[in-house]
Amino acid sequence: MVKLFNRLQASLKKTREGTFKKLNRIFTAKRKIDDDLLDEIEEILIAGDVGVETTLDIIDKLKQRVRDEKYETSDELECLIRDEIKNILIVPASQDKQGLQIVLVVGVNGTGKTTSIAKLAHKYKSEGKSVLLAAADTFRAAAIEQLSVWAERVNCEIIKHQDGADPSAVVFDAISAAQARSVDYLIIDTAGRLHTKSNLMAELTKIFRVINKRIPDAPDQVILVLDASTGQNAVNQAKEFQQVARVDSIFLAKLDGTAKGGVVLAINKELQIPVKYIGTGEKVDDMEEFDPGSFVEGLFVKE
Ligand SMILES: Nc1nc2c(ncn2[C@@H]2O[C@H](COP(=O)(O)OP(=O)(O)O)[C@@H](O)[C@H]2O)c(=O)[nH]1
Ligand SMILES: [Mg+2]
Repeated sequence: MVKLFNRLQASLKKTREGTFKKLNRIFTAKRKIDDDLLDEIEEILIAGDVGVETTLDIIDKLKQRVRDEKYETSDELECLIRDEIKNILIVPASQDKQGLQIVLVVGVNGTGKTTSIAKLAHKYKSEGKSVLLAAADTFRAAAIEQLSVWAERVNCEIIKHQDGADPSAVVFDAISAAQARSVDYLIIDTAGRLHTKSNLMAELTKIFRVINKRIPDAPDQVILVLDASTGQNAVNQAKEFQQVARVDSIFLAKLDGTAKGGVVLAINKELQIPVKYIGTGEKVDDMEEFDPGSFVEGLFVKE
């Protein structure tokens, strides 16, 4: 039978063939469940970027259920592990707000922020919504140029200033334009220089203040873009951003090129932030909304 994968499951190919293949082998071997076997599973999960804290939690729950529900052989563990993973994954909330939605996109440079913004713009447009982009990463001229190119390709408008301009001024103008033109989505690109954390903090705080002043409760969504291929480092980046700004959801870029898909679990468990979108390639439609059931299936499906 030919198995049909959706984009999310296809992008988990490397993860599935790395770490999770070893787990599948354990399940099919019908081994006796003992401490050695559980230690082995623990090692596999940690090596698979699931993160120490999250792995230990999964193993504890497994031990408890094996004891209470009297499981004996390793094939019985597959559905237990699937259950525990599903329990960790937070279901992203859906957005049904009417009127202008302001989406602020943050993340370290190079993670895939601008590309992910183009993907979101493309998605909203294909749903029949109007989109305006704000080039508030004014630190590098190339960043403004790159967003302009995407705006043209996706066929949406963009508000930009000269490079080096005050990002908050761009945001201010963009909100005015979004209101005047009654657009559905304003997506704001920001700079992400984490090595100068105090600057980043000051800049983001100022952007929040400018948005709040114009529209209380906005931004409607703060999306943090993380690069899946950086594994545990992505989790650490998210922790840094959480100290600076409100983060509502994660756009996990570059899931296609990495075996580190286990990081999704660490992000959910350690940060308590849902992964809402995943990036599955460099093109504008290479994205998918994250679905926990589909994700778990993608980790364990036997090809
Ligand atoms: N394979 C793959 N590459 C991606 C994805 N998202 C972004 N990229 C690439 O990552 C690089 C950096 O992206 P960019 O959007 O400029 O990152 P930014 O600095 O955070 O704005 C570019 O070469 C993108 O094509 C993805 O989901 N998959
Ligand atoms: Mg960028």
